[in-house]
Amino acid sequence: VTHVVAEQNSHSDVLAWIEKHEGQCVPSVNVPHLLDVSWFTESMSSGRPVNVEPRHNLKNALEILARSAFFQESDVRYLGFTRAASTLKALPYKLQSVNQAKDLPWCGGHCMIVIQEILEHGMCREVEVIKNNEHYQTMELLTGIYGVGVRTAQRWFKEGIRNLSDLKTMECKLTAEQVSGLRHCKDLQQQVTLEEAERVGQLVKDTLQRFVPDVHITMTGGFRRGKEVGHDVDFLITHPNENALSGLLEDAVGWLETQGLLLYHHLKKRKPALRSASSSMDSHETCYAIVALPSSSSPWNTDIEVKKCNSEDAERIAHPESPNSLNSRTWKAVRVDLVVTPQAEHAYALLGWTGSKHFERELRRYSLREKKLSLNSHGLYDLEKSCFLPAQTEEEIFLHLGLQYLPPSDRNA
Ligand code: DCT
Ligand code: MG
Repeated sequence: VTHVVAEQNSHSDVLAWIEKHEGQCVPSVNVPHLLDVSWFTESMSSGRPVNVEPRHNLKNALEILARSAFFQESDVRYLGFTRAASTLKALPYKLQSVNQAKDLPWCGGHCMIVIQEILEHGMCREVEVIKNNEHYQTMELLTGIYGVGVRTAQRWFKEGIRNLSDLKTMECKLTAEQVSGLRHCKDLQQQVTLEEAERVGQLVKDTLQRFVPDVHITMTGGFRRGKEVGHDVDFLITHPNENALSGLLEDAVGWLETQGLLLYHHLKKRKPALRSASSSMDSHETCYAIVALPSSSSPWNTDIEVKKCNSEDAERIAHPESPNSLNSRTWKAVRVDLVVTPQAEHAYALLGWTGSKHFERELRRYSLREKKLSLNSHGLYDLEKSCFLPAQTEEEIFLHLGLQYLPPSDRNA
C-alpha cells in the first residue's frame, strides 16, 4: 500500500486508487491512517472534491517538520517551520498557487520548497520520510507521555526503547510524574472535550469555593481561545485579598484526595517575584494534576458538593489499574493545571496562560525587540525607564505594547 501511495501524483489519483481497491485491503490496513491526511477522509465523507483545501495539509506538513526539528533540539528550524505553519493557519483564503505563497511572511526558503511540492504533487517526500522515520515515531510516542520531555525521550531512544512495553521491560527509572503519565496514558492521549473541560471547571469551582467562597477562577489555555478540544484544562485563580489564597491549593488537593478524585499532583511553590528584567520564567504557585473526572452520567458529577465517598467508587477511582475497561469506567483521567496569582499580576498571568505558546513567544519577542519592554506572566518591565508597568486588564497590556487589542479567539497562532 505504501508503495502504491508513494507512486501517486495527486490527491485525486490516491482517492481513485482507494476507491478502486475498496474492500480489497487487508482489514488491518487503515489506508487514511497510513496517509495521515484528515482532510482526505473528510472530503470522502462530505462528498467535496478532494483537492479543494490543501491548506490544512500544508500546515500539518510544516508542523511535522517543526516537531522533527524540535526532537533534534534545533530551535532555529523549529521556529522557522512553526512560524510558516502559523501563517498558513491564519490565512483567510485557500492557498492555490506558489505565486500566492511567495509574499507570505516566514514562508520562504525551505518552507517554500515544501509548499510548492504539496501544491504541485499533493505531498512532500521529506515529510513522508520523517513520518516513517523510527526516531520521529518513537519521539512522538515517548514525548506524548505526561512528564517525558525531549531530553528524556532522546536518552531512552539511545537506550533502545521503541515502545511502551520496552519502557516496562527495560527498567527505566521513572519519576512519579512519568509513572502516572504512563499509567493513564490511554486517557491522557485522548483529547479533552469542551464539555469535559466545563465539568472539570465545575469540579474546580466546587472544590475551591469550599475554602474561599468568593475565589475568582478563569479557564485559560486553548479553551479560552475558543478551541473545542485540548490536551489539558488550565485555570487561573485569584482573589483581591492575597491572604485568602495562602494554602488554598494545598486545601483543594487535600479535599480532592479524600474524595478519590486526584490521581496525581505536583505542587510548585511561588518563587519570590523575578526582578530580572529579561526573565521570561513563570514562578506562580501552580498545581499540575491529573484528576479522575467522573463521567457525565455518574452520580459524582451531579451532587459533588454533598456526595459522600462511597467505598466502591473510591476504590475504582483510587486504583486506576483495576480490571474495569475504559468503557465500563465511570471516570476519565484528565490533566489539569491550577495557577494562583495575586490580583496585581492577574492580567499578565491571564495573557500568558491564555496562549497559544507560539503567540506568547512572538508577543514577548516583539515587546522586547520593538519596545524594549520585557513581558512575562508576572508583569511588564520597561528596560529604559527601569520600572514595571501595572495593568488591571489584558486591554491595558496591549495599550502598553502599542498594539491593537486581540481577543483570545484571535490568539490561536
Ligand atoms: N504556559 C505558560 N507557562 C507554562 C505552561 C504554559 O505560560 N509553564 C502558557 C502557554 C500556553 C498556555 O499557558 C496554556 O498551555 P497549554 O495547556 O500547554 O497549551 P494550550 O494552548 O492550552 O493547548 P491545549 O489546548 O493542547 O491544552
Ligand atoms: Mg491547555
